[in-house]
Amino acid sequence: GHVRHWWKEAVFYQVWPRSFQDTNGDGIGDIPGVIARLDHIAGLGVDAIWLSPHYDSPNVDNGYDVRDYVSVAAEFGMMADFDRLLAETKARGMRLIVDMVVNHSSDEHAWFVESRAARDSDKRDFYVWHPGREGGTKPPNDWRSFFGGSAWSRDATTGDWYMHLFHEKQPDLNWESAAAREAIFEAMRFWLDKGVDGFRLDVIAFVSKEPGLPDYPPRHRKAPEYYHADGPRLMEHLTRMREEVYRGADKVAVGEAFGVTFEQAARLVAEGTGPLDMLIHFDAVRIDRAEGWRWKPFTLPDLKRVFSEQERLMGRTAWRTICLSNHDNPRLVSHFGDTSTPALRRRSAILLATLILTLKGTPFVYQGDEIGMTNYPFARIEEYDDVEAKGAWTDHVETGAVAAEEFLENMWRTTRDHARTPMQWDASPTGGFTTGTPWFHVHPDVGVINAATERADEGSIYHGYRRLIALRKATPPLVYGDYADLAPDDPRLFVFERRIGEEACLVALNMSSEDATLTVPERFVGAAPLMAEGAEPAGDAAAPLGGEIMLAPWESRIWRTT
Ligand code: ISL
Ligand code: CA
Repeated sequence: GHVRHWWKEAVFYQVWPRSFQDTNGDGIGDIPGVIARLDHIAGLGVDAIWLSPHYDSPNVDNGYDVRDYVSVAAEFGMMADFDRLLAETKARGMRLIVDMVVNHSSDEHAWFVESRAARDSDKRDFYVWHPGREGGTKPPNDWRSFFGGSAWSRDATTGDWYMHLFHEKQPDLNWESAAAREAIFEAMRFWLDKGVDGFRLDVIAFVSKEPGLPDYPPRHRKAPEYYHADGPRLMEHLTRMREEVYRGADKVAVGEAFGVTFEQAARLVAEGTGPLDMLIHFDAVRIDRAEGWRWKPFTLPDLKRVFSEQERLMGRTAWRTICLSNHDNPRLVSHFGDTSTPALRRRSAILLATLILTLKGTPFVYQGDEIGMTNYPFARIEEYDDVEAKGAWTDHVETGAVAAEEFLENMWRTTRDHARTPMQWDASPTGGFTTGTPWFHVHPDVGVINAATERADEGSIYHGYRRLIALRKATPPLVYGDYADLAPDDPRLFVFERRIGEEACLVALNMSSEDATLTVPERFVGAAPLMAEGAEPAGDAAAPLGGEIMLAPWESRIWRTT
């Protein structure tokens, strides 16, 4: 059995504020815009909002380069707007968690300005400085930035090098310094004291750096995130954060688990003893990543194996999340569904909603997926905004290593920018996102794909999410039930059961464009239908389950043992 917590029973909705809703005509989403659209979010029946960074930032990495942790970015509004967002969110019975980016800060943060000023600055050890090799002419080791180039930059003032696992304007904070940790914890307490319900913790597994800063072990070169996420003092740092910041309150700590294995995760979120409550893993969402920006094909059994491995390695009690899309990955229905026709886009989007809302763990819905938004038709590198895309272009195309068209083909399949086009609220040219010039491209399919059209049509993706969220809340096996894949090798069907004792649900998803026949396990014959989406008008949608069932392309069904 599971210890009950609100965050285990919650469905989360992620807001990336820059592209959510603009209210002052500057083409940039803002906090009053989030407030204006709370009824859209609450209308889904979600329980909590994860707000991506809303702090003062130079926006080198769209807010994940924080210049002041206890502020609101001027382009997003005032602190009073944040207070109003929190109050209005709670008034609708929802909770709010904010994004804590404490592996690194912006290089424009006052701490770094002071730290870089002199070797004996009292903030010098807030960051990771090193004299470098070969008389300071070479960086300390071969670590790479995830945004291209070396993970080290030499600072002119003192000639020392500083570490940045991401952009050079995102220097890594030094968690070995007690003073730095206390300053970070102080910033976190500021938001908890305001009443937020917890944090999403950005690349939190990276905060313990390998002492001596050695070169990468050869086995970690292709995916260094697994090296950075396994530092020697990670558990100690996170345990101290839990004790000194959360202070026993029922506030949720959701760690972004980039580079964290399921074995490590079992310790980090162990019921009652782990320093974190949940982790957002990328094994499923990055199933088709050869490395970084490069795409590779995957099969449905590959995807299903991720969930079975997670069950095997994290065991029955370590809690988890279901995240198949966010601001760093392509659009859900383009990535895992079928957008070849409007009917298949709708049906596959509802199937994917069924998947994320019936798998085991806390589901995260990313803004726009509830209306089936799709990948943007980027054609040239100049159309991209993302620092990650541009860094990869510099590293691979400008060095001549990869041809531009090969790069663009792969980048189109993997870019974070797909998830950052403005939210499509109505059929007008800017989707009702802004009355001004939008900061980024609005998708050309806005006339067909938008919240107004979705809300007006009972059979829409939006109402599919709403019905599925309600169904999940009314069906305990879908929240706390065990998970078992019933057809792991089936190339087209994703079929699994969720079970608490005698009470079980069978979920059957045809994740292909051909008919697929399922042989029903004896224990489910006669089970009552709970949900049938995309079912052909076969009368059997309402009948008790027989021994075999044929699912049409992208048809999703749930049954429940009576
Ligand atoms: O592709 C990635 C790394 O190469 C992304 O998945 C992402 O950088 C990684 O998951 C870490 O993400 C978080 O930290 C980054 C920020 O750019 C992302 O937006 C954030 O989600 C640095 O703060
Ligand atoms: Ca604005």
